[in-house]
This record gives sequence, structure tokens and C-alpha cells, in this order.
Amino acid sequence: MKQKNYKRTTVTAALPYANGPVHIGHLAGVYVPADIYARYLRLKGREVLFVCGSDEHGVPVTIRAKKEGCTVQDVVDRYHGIIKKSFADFGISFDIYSRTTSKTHHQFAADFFKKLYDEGKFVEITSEQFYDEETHQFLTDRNIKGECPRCHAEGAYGDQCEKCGATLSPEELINPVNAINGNPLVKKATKHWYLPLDQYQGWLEDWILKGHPEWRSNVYGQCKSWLDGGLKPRAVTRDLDWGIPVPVEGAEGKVLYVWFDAPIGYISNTKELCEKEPEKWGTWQQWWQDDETRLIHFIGKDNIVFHCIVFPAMLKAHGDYILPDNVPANEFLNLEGNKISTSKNYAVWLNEYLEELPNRQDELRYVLTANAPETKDNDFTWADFQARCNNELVAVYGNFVNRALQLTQKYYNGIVPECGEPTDTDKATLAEFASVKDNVEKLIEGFKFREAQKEAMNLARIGNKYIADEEPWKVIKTDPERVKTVIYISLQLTANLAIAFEPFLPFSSAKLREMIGLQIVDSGQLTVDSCHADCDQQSTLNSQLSTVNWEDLGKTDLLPAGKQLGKPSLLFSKIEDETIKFQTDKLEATIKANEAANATVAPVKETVAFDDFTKLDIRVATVLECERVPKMKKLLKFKLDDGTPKGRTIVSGIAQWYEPEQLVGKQVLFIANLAPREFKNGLVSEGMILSAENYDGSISVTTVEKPVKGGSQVC
Ligand code: B3M
Ligand code: ZN
Repeated sequence: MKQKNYKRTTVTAALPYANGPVHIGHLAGVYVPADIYARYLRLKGREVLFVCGSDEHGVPVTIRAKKEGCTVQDVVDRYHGIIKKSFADFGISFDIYSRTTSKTHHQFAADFFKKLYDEGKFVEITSEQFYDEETHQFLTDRNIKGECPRCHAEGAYGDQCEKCGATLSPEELINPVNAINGNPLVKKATKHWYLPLDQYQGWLEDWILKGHPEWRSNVYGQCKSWLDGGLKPRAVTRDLDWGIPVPVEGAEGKVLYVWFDAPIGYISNTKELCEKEPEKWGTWQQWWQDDETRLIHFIGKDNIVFHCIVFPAMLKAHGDYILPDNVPANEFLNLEGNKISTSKNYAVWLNEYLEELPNRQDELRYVLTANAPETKDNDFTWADFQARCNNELVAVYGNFVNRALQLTQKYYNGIVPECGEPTDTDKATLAEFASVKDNVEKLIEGFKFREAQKEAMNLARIGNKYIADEEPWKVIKTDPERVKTVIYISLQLTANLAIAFEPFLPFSSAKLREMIGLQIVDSGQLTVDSCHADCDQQSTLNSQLSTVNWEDLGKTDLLPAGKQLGKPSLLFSKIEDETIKFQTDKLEATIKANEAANATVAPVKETVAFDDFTKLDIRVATVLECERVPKMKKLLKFKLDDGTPKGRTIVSGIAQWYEPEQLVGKQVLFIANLAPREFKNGLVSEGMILSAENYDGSISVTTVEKPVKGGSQVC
């Protein structure tokens, strides 16, 4: 298909729910790829608007508020702040990050609804829905709980069972109740407005299936299966007290469905920006209603239907709007083999990452892109993070740049030397460089970011190999003229790397550019304190700065001979084992805590009569000796002071949980009148030591709170 030449691009990134902080899954799936794309376009000198904001409506925020015992407004205010800061900290260069509780958005979304309503684009349907008679509330799917009809787990939601993953409707739940208070539910009639997607079926088939065969296969495939299944009308309003009130008489207690208002947020946030800085951004209509504008939605795979089917149908119903040209949705990122989960706190939260690994934004951006879930679900592991940082960023990119800059300092006081006659190797190296631009471009424009970054890293590999093969540190003794050429070429490669990595690793590119005095067109803001370059160099280097852009990539004269470079410092440093261990321990602890929270208590055994209970003689003894039993791995042999001159021997199967010496001197509980038991090797156990099992199956010996005399009875 021929690509149309667009004048400008509107890039959107899914609006994250303000019901928790953002984690690496969000970053990998949506925000890093979107940011690479937006930065790349800016570097190319294209007109681009990168828009996002918090999604502050919907049920999840209301559930969070109930859980935390605060108002919904408190929840969204808090998480909006945290999320916005995390994005800025990671260099996600939105031109605007606003929120769906803004006045502009409420007005815009209500007007959008009203226009469709007035033009008769909705159908009104009255249906029976679950109702809590005590609180006088209709309940949304998420607020209904019950037994899963598939796996019979308790506590499945009205839209999904988290145990077996089944997609459900509340009608299917066995014994549905109000998830908040456990009240039983009745069915009651309620009226809602529906977008009749069935009426858009033919149009959507033409537009997507015929018009966009180039979309990623996961996106195209999901659309096709929705279309093949036949579209049905979808409710765009809900009975809820949090959200944008339905702007129609007689609709009290109803709000716009969150998935109706959230995508409109892309447009209203654009409007907010354009109204704030009209000279810079022009009108919002330019970004949303002009045929010369290309619209790209970055999202995760669970949002495909809304961005490819529902939102386009809304835009079509409204008229005037452009439609997305591409929707490069990613699959999911797992964490150490498990699903990332906000509700189970199983994630690497961006705010915590930066506290624990300060100034390492680019390391995370790099690994998330290298492992991006573009075609299938992928796994993030800390071991892989460490390996990629140390073996690629430090050992290849960082090492090459550091060698080139340090040698320039050492031999030429930081001044770029003259280039002599290039050898065949020099020419081949430079030619390889020249081809990188086209490759990276094609890949980025085809939304293949992991391949594109790999290509940029290959550039660093070429440089690393070149300098290692040419060995300027040896040649300097025999042929100092030749070294000038080798260093000259190495410095050109260095400058190329600063450009090639700019969309991917903006922090280290900024640092590198400062060291070599290379100014680039603005690819997007970085927060000042997170750009850790040595800023004193700025003043001395400014006079020699030349401004480059993406088109300069591949050039071999970016740093002219005679140019004074700044003081070099390391671009990356190694990630130590302790750092990784800290992170993996933290995840393990979360898993344990979740297991503990879910652990079920064993059912209580049949009742026994008091007389039966008194038949057991439970006593306290002091452990005199404790040792392992040869050839019987599970057993520990105890010599106990049970108050008798002879003492007592008990054998217990707890060797897996204790070192024998840990128990010597401890007071333990034991059953004194249990019939003796003989083991295969002739060993006789005269009773049983009592212990308790933990949720993870580990064993803890029971003991007394204050020392007592050996043989004292437990009553
Ligand atoms: N907030 C769902 C999500 O975060 C939703 C996206 C809205 S984009 C318009 O996955
Ligand atoms: Zn289930």
C-alpha cells in the first residue's frame, strides 16, 4: 500500500487508570514505544503532538476509594500526581498530560454525547440489571461478586473470574451479591443509551479488514474476530455516581460509561493544550479533524476493541473526525514468569524503581524495548535486566564511547584530530554506519522498536570492534599519524550514536551530547535533575555547538577536526548482584505475603469430649541433645529432660526445617503418653514433639513463652 504523505501526526498513549501507580508493564506496553515514536518524529523535524492523561472515571477508582476509606477525588488526585511524575521522570515526553476530571474534558465529552443524542445516533434500551435494594444502587459488573460458573471459585467478578481468567457477565455468576457489602441482589429495570455498533459493521469491515491489512497481526486478528462474531449495540451510559453526568433530562444517577468518555480525553486534552498555547499548537481541530493529520494510538492488547472498533464508530457517528491510521498494540509483559498484578502488588512500580535504582531510567527503557512484547507476551526478569545492562550498555556502548573519548583526551587534549587517508577497514566501517539510518527509520516507522534499537546497538558494536581491532593504544608507539584517523573515525561514530539512541535512551544521549558538544533539535523534554550530565561544561562548549537532527545520522563529519570536546565521564555503570538480589527478594516476599493472605485455614476436626481430651498427656521438656539420624534425612533425634532421671528420647521428622544445634536448650511441647514407635533402624521414639505448619508448608516447633520445669504438664 502506498503511504500517504501526512503533514502532521497526533500520537496518543492509552490514558492510565488513576487507581494505582504505573509499573514496568505499562511502560513497556505503551509509553516507551509511544515516546520513541514521538521523539523520532520530532528529530525528523515533523509536526507531532503527543497526548495523554489520567483516566479518572470508571469503577476501579471507586473500589480503591472504598478500600482505602477515602473519597474518590482523593484517590484520583493522589495517583494522577504519582503517575504524572513517573512519566516525567522516565522522559516520556508528552506535550500534555491532563486528566479526565478536568472541566474542559467534562464539557467536551458531554457535548460529544449530546450531539449524538440529538441526532438520534443512540438507541435507548431498558433492561433488567442487578440492584441492591438496601443501598438503592444499580451495580456495575465489577461491583458484583459470586461463584464462578466455570471453575467454581468464590469471589469472581461480574465481568471476569480472576482465578481462571474467564470473561463473564453478571448473569452467569452463581449467587451474585454486592461485592462491597455482600447484600443479595434483585433484578430491576433501568434505561440506558447504546451505540448501535451493528449499524457500523459493514463500514468497519471495509475500513479495517480491507483498508488496513498492514496493521499488526494481533490487532487485525482481534478486530476480525469481533467483526466475524457480529457486533451488537453497546451501552454508553451507566448507573453510577462517579463520572460525567449524562446531559439529558431524566437521566439522574447516570453517567457516561468510562470507555465512552476516556478516548474523548485524547481530544479534550489536545483542546486544553491548544487553548493554553495557541501560537505553538494551533487549533485542536488541526490535530483531530484535518485530513493531513495522521492519528496513531499506542495501547495494550486489552484495549484493542475500544480503539479499533468502538471509538472509531463514535468518531464516525459524530462525523468530521479523522480515524486512526495505525494502532500498534502490544501484548503483555510478565514479571519473573508471573502475571503483573496491581491488586496483588506484584509489579515493579516506576516510582519505587527510581528510588532504588536512581538515575537509571535509560537502563530500564533499554531493557523494556529490547524485550518489548510486540508480537507475543514477554517476560521481564531481573537477571536479564542485569545481563543486558552490563553486557550491552556498559560493555558495548559505554565502553566504546569511553575509549574514544578518553584516548582523545590523552593524546590530543580533547581536540578532534585530523583524519588521514582512510584504509579499507575504515571505509567499510564508515559504510556500515551510513546504512544504519535507513534501517532504523524503516523499523521505527513500521513500529518495530525492538529491532530498531537492536540496529542502533549494532552501531555501537561496530565501533567497539573497530577500536578493539585497530588498537590505537599500541599503534601510537609506532604510527601516531594513523591513530589520528582511528580516533577521528571513532569520534564520528560516537556522535552518530548520540543521534541514533536519542529516541530510545534520551538521558544518556543528552549526557553524551554534552560531552562532545553536539546540539540536537529538541526531541522532547527531560526533567532537569534527572539529566545527570556534567553541566559546568555547557559554558565552554556552547560556542562550538552545532545543531544536528535525525537526517545527520550516518554523516562522517559531525565533529570537525580541531573541535574541543568536554571532559569524558562514564555513560553507564555496572549493575551489581546485590541490587538484583534486593529486587528478586522483594518480589519473592510479595508472593509469600499473597500466599499468606490467601491461605485457607484447615477445617476444624470433629468435636471431642473433654474426657477424651484429658486422656492426652501433653508436657514441656528441655532439649538436652539433638542430632541428625544417619541414613534417615528427615529425622532429628532428641534427648529431652522430661523431669525424670532417665530422660526421654523422641524422634521427629523436622530435619528439613532446623539445624540440630538451633534446638538445644529450647523448651518444647511433647505428648508423653503416646505409644512408643519403632523405626526401621531399631530407633524408638517415646512420644511426639508438637509443631505447627506455616502457610508455605514450613514447620515451627511449639514452645513456651516463659521457661518452666522439665516435665510440667500442659493444661
Ligand atoms: N484506562 C484502560 C487501561 O488503562 C483505560 C485506557 C483508556 S484509553 C482511552 O488499560
Ligand atoms: Zn473461574
